[in-house]
Amino acid sequence: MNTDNKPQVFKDATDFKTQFCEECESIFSKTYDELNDFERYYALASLIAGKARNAKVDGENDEKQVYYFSLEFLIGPLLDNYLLNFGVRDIVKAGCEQLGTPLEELVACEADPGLGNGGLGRLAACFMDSMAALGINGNGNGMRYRYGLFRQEIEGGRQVEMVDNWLEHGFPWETRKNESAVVVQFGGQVVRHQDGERFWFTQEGGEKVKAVPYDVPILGYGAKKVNTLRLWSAEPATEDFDLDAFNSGDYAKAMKFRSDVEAISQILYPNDAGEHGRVLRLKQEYLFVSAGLQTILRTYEKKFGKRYGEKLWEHLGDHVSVHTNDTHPAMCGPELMRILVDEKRVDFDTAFNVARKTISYTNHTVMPEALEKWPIEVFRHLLPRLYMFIEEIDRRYRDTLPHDVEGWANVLSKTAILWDGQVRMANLSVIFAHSVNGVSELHTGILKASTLHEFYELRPDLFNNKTNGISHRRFLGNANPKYAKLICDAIGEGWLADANQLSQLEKYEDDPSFQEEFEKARRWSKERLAKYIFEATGTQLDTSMVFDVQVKRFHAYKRQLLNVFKILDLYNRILSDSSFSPRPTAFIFSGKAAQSYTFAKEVIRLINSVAEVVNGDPRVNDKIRVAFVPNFAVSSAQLIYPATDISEQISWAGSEASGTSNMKLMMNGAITLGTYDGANVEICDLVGQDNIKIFGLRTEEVDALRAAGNYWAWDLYNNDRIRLGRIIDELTDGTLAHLSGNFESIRDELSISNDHDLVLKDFYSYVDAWDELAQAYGDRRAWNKAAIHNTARSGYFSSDRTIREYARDIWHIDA
Ligand code: 26Q
Repeated sequence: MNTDNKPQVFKDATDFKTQFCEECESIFSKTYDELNDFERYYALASLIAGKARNAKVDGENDEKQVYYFSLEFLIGPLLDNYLLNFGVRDIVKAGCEQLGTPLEELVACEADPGLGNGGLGRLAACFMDSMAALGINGNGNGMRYRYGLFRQEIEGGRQVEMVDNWLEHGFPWETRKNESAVVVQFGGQVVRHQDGERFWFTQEGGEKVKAVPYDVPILGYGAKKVNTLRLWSAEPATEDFDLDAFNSGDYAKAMKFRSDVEAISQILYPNDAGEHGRVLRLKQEYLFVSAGLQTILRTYEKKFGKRYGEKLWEHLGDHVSVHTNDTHPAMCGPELMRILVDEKRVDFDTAFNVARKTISYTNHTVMPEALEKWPIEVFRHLLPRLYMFIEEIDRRYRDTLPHDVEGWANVLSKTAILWDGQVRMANLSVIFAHSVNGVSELHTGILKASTLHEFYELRPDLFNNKTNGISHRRFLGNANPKYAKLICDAIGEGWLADANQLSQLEKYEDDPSFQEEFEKARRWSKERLAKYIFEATGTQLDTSMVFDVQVKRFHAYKRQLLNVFKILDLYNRILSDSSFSPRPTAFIFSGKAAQSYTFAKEVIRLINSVAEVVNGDPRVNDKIRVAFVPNFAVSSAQLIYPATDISEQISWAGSEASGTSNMKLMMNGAITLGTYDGANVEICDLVGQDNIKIFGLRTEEVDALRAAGNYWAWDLYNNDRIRLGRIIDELTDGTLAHLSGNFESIRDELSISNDHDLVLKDFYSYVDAWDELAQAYGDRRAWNKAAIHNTARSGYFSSDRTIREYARDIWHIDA
C-alpha cells in the first residue's frame, strides 16, 4: 500500500530480512543467529530508528513551528508503534517469523522509558504522535532524566520503590547533539550597565550549566512527517571544576560541583500532585525552558533574520507557538522576555506582547493544593534576573487592573503573581498566555467558575476547552492486535488515519458473527493478560470471569478505596448469604503512589491484603478474585486495556480534570462504571446512558454538600453496622492483617478526617451500580453490542481530534 510519496522502507519480507541481518552484523559484528533476543531487538530498533531519522520526507517547510514544552513525555516503547506508522508491521512480522523469533518477543525486550508520572506525561506523548500524523511541525521540548519514575515492586503487600535504570542497555532511538548544546545560568548577581541614555543588565557569576540535547525522531502515521522530541541533559561545562579545590588537591570537592550539576537531569520528581519547595525541581524547570527558548530563537533568527530585519522579533508569534503543559514551564514567559530584552535589545513592552502572542497554557488540575508555588526568596536567589522581569510584570499587572472592578482587592489577591511571599506559577502562566485551556468540558467549566474565576471575569476570551484525547493507533492499533484486525477486516484500515471512521462499526454492533469474533479477540487479550499477571504475581485469574479494572496513579481523590470497599462488601455478602451469587469477577488494580504519599501507599497495601484473603478463601474465590499488577507503565497498560470488561472511573465529581484511561478503555470496548466527572461526562454524552453506568453525587451536589458543612461520615458508619460498618471494622479487626497488619490510618481518614473524598457517601450508589452492571454482563449479546458501540463512538477521543482543535484555536495553523 505504498500509494503516495511515502518512502518504501522494505520491499517485502525478504528485503526486510536482508537489511535486518546486515544491521545485526554492523552493530554487533555477529550474525543474527549468534545474537540473543535483546540484541536482536536492539538491532531491529536501530534499523527502524535510522529509517525514521532519514525519513525527513517533506524536509523544511515554512509553516509555523509548534514547541510543546513539557517536563514529562511518557513515550512508552516505540518499536511496534513505528512499525505501524511505517506501514510495515505485517512484513516485519512475517520476516521475524521466518528468522525464528516472533516479533512479539523482540517487542517485549524494549525498555519502557518512564519519563513521566501519568496522565499529563502520556498526553504529551500522544500529542507528539498526533502532530506528526497531521503533518504539523511539532517539536517536543523536555528533560532526559537519567532515571525515570521509580520501578514499583510489591513486598509483603507494600509498594517498594526501585531505581529505574532505563538507559542501562542503551536507547537506540536517541541521538546526542553536541553541537546544539547551550549554556544555562543559575544564581550570581545582576549588574547594571549604562552608556549614555542606554542601560542594561547582565547576570554575573553563579553557575553555568551545559544543556545537551538528545533528539528522538517522532514518526507520523504514514511516515509523511518526522518531528523531533528534544530532551535536555544537564552537564558541567567540560572544563568546569571547582578550580581552587582542584588545585589544592581536594578532588572530592572539585568533583562534587560536577555531580551537583548532573543532578539536575538525574531524576523525575515522582509526585503527580506537586512536590513544592525543592530547588532542584526549579532548576529542572528553568533548564529546559531556557535551553529550549535559546534554541528556538537561534533557529528563528537564522531563518527569518533577513526577511524581517529590524522587526524580526515582533513577528516571532507568526512563526512560532510555545505551548506550556501545565505550569511546569511557566518560566517561558519571563525567560523569553529576558532573552529579547537583554540579548536582542527589544523594548520591554514589545517583548511582553511578543511573549504573550507566542505562548499558550494548559491547566491540568483544579485542586488548590496542587497549584505550583515557589517562595520568592528561593526563586530570586536562583534566578535573580528572571525574577526582576516577574516583579515588573506583576507590578504592571497590578497597575493596570481597573480600580472599578468589583471586589478589586479580592481580584488582586487571587490573580497577582507575587503573593504571600510566593511566586504563583498558575497566575504567571495565565498572565503570559494568549490562550488558557482546560482538558475536558467539565474541567474548563470549573476553571472558569472557581479555580481561575477572577481571570475569567477579566478576560473571558482567553479561556477555551480542549478535551483530551489519546493515540488510537497505539492504544487500539498496537495494544489490541486481534480486535484491530477484526475492525480492519470489517471497515478497512482508514480508521488508523481517521478515527472517526470507527463509527462505521455501528453497523456491526448487532451482527452475531462480528460479536463472536469480538468475543474471541477479547478472550485472547484476557488470556494474554492472565498469563502476564500470573508470571508477575502468581495470582491466577479465570478468563471466563468479568475483568473489572482500575488502573491509574493512586490518589485519594481517585478513590481506589471505594473500589476496595465494594470488593469487601461482596466478600461479606457471599459469606453471610448463601443465596447471594454475584457475577464472577476478577478485580484488577495497577498504579503507583508517590513515595511520600502515605495514605495512597496504605491503599495499595490494603488491596494486596484483600487479594491475599479473597484469593485464598475457597468459599469465595470462584466468585471474586483480586489482582494487583505491579509497576504500571505504558507497556503493561497496553496489555491491560484490551482485556477489560468494566472500566472503573470513580473519582468524586469535580476532582479528575479529565482522565485518559477512561478513553483508552472505552475505545477497547470496556463499559465505563463511573461518576459524572472529567471526560466521563463526554463519554456518557457520546455513548448514551444505556452504554455506560453513572453513579454517585454530581459536581453541584458535592459543592453543595461541602458548602453546607453538614456531612458527618461517621453517621453512615453508625447507621449501618451490618454492611458499611462491618467493612470499616474489618480495616482494624484483624480480618485483613495477615500480610502486614491492620489499617488504622485508613479508618482515621474516614472517621477523624470525616471522609474528605466521600467514599462512604457514594458507597451505596456505587455498589448498586456495580451490581446492575455485572448482572447485565449475563446478556452476552446486549453486552457485546454495548462494548462495540463504545468503540464505535470513541473516535472523538483520538488525540488527532484534540490536536486539530489546538492547531485551529490556539496555534492558528491549518491541519
Ligand atoms: C509539580 C511540581 C513539583 C513536582 C511535581 C509536580 C507535578 C508533576 C506531575 C504536578 C502534576 C503532575 C501531573 C499531573 C497530571 O498528570 N494530571 C492529569 O493530567 C491528565 C491529562 O490532562 C488528566 O487527564 C488528569 O485528570 C490529570 O489528573
